[in-house]
Amino acid sequence: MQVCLVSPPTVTDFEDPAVAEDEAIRLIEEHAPVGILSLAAVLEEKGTAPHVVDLNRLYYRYLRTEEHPKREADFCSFVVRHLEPLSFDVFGFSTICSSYPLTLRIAREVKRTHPDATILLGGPQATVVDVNTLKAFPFVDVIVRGEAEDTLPRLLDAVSGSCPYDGIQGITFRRGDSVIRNVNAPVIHDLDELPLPAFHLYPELKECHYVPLELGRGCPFACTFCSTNDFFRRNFRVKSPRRLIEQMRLVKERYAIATFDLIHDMFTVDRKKVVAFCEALLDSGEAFSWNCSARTDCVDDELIALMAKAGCRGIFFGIETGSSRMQTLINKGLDLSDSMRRIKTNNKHRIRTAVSLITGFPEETTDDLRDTVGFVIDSLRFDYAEPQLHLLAPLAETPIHARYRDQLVFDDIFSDMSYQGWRQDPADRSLIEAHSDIFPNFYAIPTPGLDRKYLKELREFILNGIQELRWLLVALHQASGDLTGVFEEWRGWLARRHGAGSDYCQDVALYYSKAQFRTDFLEFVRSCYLNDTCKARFALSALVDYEAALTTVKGTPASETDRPVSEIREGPTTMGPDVIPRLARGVNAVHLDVDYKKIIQCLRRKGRLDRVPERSVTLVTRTSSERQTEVLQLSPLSARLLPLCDGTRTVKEIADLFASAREDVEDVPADKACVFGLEMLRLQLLIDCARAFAPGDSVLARE
Ligand code: B12
Ligand code: SF4
Repeated sequence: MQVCLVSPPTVTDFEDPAVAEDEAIRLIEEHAPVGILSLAAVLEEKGTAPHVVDLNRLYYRYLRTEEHPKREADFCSFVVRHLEPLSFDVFGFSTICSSYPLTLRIAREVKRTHPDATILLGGPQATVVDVNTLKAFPFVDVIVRGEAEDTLPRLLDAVSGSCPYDGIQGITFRRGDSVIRNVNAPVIHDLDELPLPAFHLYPELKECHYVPLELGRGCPFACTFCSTNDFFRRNFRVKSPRRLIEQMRLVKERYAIATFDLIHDMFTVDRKKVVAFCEALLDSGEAFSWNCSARTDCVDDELIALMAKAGCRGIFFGIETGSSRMQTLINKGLDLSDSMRRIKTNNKHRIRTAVSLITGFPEETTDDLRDTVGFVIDSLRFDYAEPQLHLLAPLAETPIHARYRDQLVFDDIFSDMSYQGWRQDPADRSLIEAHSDIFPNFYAIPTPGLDRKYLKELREFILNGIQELRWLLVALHQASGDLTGVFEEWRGWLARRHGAGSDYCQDVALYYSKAQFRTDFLEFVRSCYLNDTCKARFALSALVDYEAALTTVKGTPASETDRPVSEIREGPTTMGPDVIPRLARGVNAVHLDVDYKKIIQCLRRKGRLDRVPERSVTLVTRTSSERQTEVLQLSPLSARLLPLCDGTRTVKEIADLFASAREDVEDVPADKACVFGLEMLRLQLLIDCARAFAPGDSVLARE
């Protein structure tokens, strides 16, 4: 039997093709399609070697295909053209809510081009909308519900005619005009029995930064918006430490990767199991790094310390809402002060922490929203916290969907929890409009207490603001007591500023993703906040000046900030008198009247911004190799020296200038202090050194 397994596409269709390409590469490198690779491994064990198609990888090829430089042709046709010459008895499509319409369109075309093939669907979305899907889409033959490692091989036997469909648990299938739903299959109790996913069928793995591996399945909690607890039947299971470490070792040996995304919706439910895993990792002597998911009430400081010691570098915390009232209503039940303490502990151990919040719950009020925004901003005080703010999408058959099924509205305000593209494909749209029960995640639950358009824009504002103006947002929140108030004022200012027809009014998401947002926002803060009534105005003003200087740096084309390497002649490695120091590539200096370091320290501890001392300081910014902007506050000596390193003076000339200005530093003679200071700047990679001009060099070259 020839089987083809197709992954669900999770790529985002960005407006800018270059961004879309970056995102596709990121997905390919970070998210090997573990679902179908797990099934492929099981089928291989049973003697059927399936063909694996990764639609994210195909999307990347689609972006790069010269035939579609502007991506006018549709991705669905591209996939179908790719699959057309391939001959299979079975096409099995994995599904996720965000791309379910596209998956179904592809499946329809595959059935048209391969009328004799059996079309199977599986994965989280098809599982929960099985009956409706089979009723609405006649080209789908069978849906496998839930975990499929046991079910799929049995189903393939049935497809080949060696047994009837009726006895196979966990499938929903069509017989004549009826749709038959067999009983659920039992969950797989011993996950140790499962083989390593068939990573050898995913050649990109060798380029991956990390490898996804399942730690286990099933979360016993029952949050109202969540679909995974039901999918794995709330049956909590974890692989044994022995098996996990064995699989991690196999990956390391075969692919030379020792960093893992350990998949489990709620790994830390059983503390003893987490401790056993961490201790086994420490005993193994392996230096693996890994990420996982946890609830803040299922970890404690001691456990986090142990996890960090055992290589944990990232934790996903689903906080969901910053309002205690909403915590109860959505059945999450976290103590929010406790949650913030866990974020702080993670920060202490340098564990990158995804702090995920959701807005747009039907019962949510402006007060609840304020609390959620407050939580997002408070978490920003920790460097290792990476807050996320999502707009609620009713995932099919979750308790919240079941309750509001009859009230869903199609308001074109899509949630990133369901749909992440910029433009919705018209063909997808007609499917969605025709089947609210199959695609409810594209619909909205009405929020009587909140305007969803406002929420969507607030999300863009906060997420782009965090990227662009992190500390300024924290400072504004602190100075005003409520960032949503600042947002409302800003929205009013923006509407007055940009009339109808402006970029802002045309496409809010696009506006916030562009540099114009940054420039406008700084102007807004200058005009509305830096007045006598604002107690924190010196600190805010310094932050605005700093961000404005950074805007200039960010807006400068790379060709201008990065001097060509060829221009820098092989420089000496120490500060001899004839060396000519100059600003290193990408380094920029910013002068402020308030101590920037102290502002940040004050914001971290929620101190009073009006007490930050006024003091003239120089900051330097530079772009690191990971394209992050680093900021350093210079010592007074470095601040005096840096402007002199303009590539026109030798060290000796700078020292002479220093000496003539009697610039002795703490009793150290000026010339010595100067050489020491320059050496420090060089070690900090803020300046580089060109060889002094030899007597034969042309004067023009020096100018
Ligand atoms: C890793 C992950 C991602 C990754 C990669 C996903 C991918 N497959 O490419 C990324 C980060 C990209 C991602 C994104 C999103 N995700 Co996600 N993600 C997960 C996560 C944590 C693990 C997936 C996984 O690998 N599981 C392990 C494998 C073994 O399980 P599996 O894929 O389900 O496969 C098994 C069965 O489903 C079945 N099966 C699967 N495919 C097939 C195919 C056939 C033919 C058959 C017969 C059987 C079958 O057999 C497999 C073995 O038992 C799951 C939660 C979870 N624990 O599963 C959420 C989950 C899949 N994600 C979810 C969501 C909502 C999203 C987003 C839409 C929203 C968001 N912001 O997170 C985005 C979508 C982005 C986009 N642009 O489309 C939901 C999906 C709900 C639904 N009804 O579809 C889940 C279930 C989590 C949740 N919150 O409820 N996600
Ligand atoms: S949101 Fe998290 S804790 Fe709640 S049910 Fe889902 S996986 Fe479990």
